[in-house]
Amino acid sequence: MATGEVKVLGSWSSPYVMRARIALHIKSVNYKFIEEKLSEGKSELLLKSNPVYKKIPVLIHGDKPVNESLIIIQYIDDTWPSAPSILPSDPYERAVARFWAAYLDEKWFPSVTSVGIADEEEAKKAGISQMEEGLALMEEAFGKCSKGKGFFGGDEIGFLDIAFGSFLGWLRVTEKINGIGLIDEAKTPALVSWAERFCSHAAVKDVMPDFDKLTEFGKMLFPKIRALAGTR
Ligand SMILES: N[C@@H](CCC(=O)N[C@@H](CS)C(=O)NCC(=O)O)C(=O)O
Repeated sequence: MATGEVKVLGSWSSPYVMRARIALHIKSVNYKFIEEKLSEGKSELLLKSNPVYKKIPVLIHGDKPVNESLIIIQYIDDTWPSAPSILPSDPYERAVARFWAAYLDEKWFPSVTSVGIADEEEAKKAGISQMEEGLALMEEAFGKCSKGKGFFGGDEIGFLDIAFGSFLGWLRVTEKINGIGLIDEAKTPALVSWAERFCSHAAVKDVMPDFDKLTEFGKMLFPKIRALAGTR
């Protein structure tokens, strides 16, 4: 039974946290958002709720913590099964959506981070070209998954829309900081209109971070990560 208060431990700038919030919005679940100030240290509640990774987001349902954003989306879909569904109902389509979501997390987003923290032109160029290759794959995947409709999930936002769309803010920041265009009409026309639809969707627009604020945050964060990487 879906009883008990719902809380999300997160931070405004985290793409992974957005995923949990979008899924809750889609299901019209009320929840309390607890902002974790990671730069000031992790709260006791976070350390207790995610002792393995100590990362956000954490969804707390009643007294039960759920960790890892993609698992959280699936938990929300299972726990509040009324329409709209987030995962596709067809087993093959579910497998495909999970495949691309794992690809985005394990391969594609690390290339975005690598561009942000690169201190040499060569490394930056390599990261940008990996990002472009990934976007070409996602353009093709969009054609197959959407079947001519507006989202990867069809008529409505689904699992892969949430997994990919949550990275759009950081993608735009990377474009801006580096003076490049990656999702554009010439290279990825379907993703251009998908991104517009995704960002203006009622379940998304209030949690999509302000672009200028995120850009300033990125300019402050990337050098810090670069410095940390250099000390390892
Ligand atoms: N695989 C995790 C990634 C979560 C993640 O990297 N969260 C970051 C914030 S964007 C975090 O908590 N960082 C703190 C740390 O690494 O100690 C998920 O999908 O939930």
